[in-house]
Amino acid sequence: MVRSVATTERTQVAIVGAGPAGLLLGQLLHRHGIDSVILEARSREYVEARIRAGVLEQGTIEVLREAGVGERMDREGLAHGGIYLNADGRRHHIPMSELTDGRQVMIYGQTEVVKDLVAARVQADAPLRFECKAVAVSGLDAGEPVVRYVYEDGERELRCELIAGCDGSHGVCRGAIPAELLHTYEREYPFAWLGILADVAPSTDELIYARHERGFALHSMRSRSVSRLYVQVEPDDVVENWSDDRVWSELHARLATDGWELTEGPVTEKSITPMRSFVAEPMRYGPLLLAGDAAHIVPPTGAKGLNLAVADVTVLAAALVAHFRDDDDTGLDTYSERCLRRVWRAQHFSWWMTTMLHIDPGATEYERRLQDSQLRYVCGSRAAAASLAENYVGLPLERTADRAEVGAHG
Ligand code: RFL
Ligand code: PHB
Repeated sequence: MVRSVATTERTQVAIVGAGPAGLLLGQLLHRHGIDSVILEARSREYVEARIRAGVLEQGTIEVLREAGVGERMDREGLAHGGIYLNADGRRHHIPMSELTDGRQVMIYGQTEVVKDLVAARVQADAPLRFECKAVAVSGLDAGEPVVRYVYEDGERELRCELIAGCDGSHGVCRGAIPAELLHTYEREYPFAWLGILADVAPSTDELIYARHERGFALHSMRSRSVSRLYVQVEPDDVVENWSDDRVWSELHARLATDGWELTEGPVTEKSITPMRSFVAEPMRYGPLLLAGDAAHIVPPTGAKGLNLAVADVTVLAAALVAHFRDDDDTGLDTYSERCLRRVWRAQHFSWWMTTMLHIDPGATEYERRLQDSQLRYVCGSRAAAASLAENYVGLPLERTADRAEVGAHG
């Protein structure tokens, strides 16, 4: 039973959601002496174990280091300077570092990023409440923002100056923007990814993205002893249809190339992820600012979701610092527009990688030939490979000491 008596508390910034966006924002604000309370619907164990992204862009790596949470990432993460593209049995290397003046990505699981950020928050003794589900956001027009949430058996309220909606694609914050002002853009894909985590050393030094007539496959990894692999499946497929043997057999077929062997190992996790592109505009309504998956979703083929969340929060943290420290709202006023430039670049790249590498059962023969031509071009042209590489390692985040902006390219 939810009691109707509300317990009230105040803070400068209410952060809804303790995914990478909310936790990193809390950390950046704490380092600038700005108070925040983070509310998270799930338990700490759940949030720390949720298997998702694995590739950190160069800019994300730098932001995590600057935020004081990069130490374990630098020790345990795997720096990669390239990827492989498998096109119908032939393997091509894209030397990303060489094509981007030495930029790299880091293989370091989102679970680990989240654990490091939670540990930093606990260490700082700053408020982070698990199992606190926000149920409503109000007072946005009245200049008295309030987040109502349920904790244990009671409803409470958090009053604040600004609200950061970092509550992912199914949160409550986006819904607080009046429908007539919110524009959404979306695309669903006619396939999904089945992902496995396996206790076996990766069979490759760098990630392999494979297009095969049986469907897309990806060989990624989490460490020197844990592999992460994906296969394209039907959008409404269920894991019960996929025994470990069936998954390995598809991976062998789709990743195959002469003289290379895929090593199998015990499967420790198996799940299916739908593929969706989504953008909500604007990302700000008065004192409410959306960041990360709350505002946009990309299909995982470009490895951009977590990185976009980090980019939003970097811009947001700088805007909030200018607001609280210098009484300067230029950053907040331009927040949505600046983030959306980068968001749309990542949307295009993710859509492009996805359509180039997957088998669309409904594609016409004309579309298949265009797809073949595009993949051959990327594998054969240095200019085309450089464009892929520049987007994959991530366009630069432009930052001065404590003010952040998205790159002009975005
Ligand atoms: P999150 O991580 O979804 O966190 C939102 C948090 O808000 C909480 N929440 C609430 N809390 C309080 N009250 C409420 N009412 C709430 N409603 C929700 C949720 O419990 C949750 O803890 O969003 P955030 O922080 O914006 O982070 C985004 C990333 O998680 C996401 O974009 C990436 O995981 C996407 N992604 C990838 N991104 C990359 O950059 N590189 C990759 O290699 C990559 N691979 C992937 C991915 C996503 C995948 N899946 C499963 C969707 C691979 C996969 C398979
Ligand atoms: C992952 O390791 O989970 C991963 C890697 C690359 C992607 C998507 C997911 O593009």
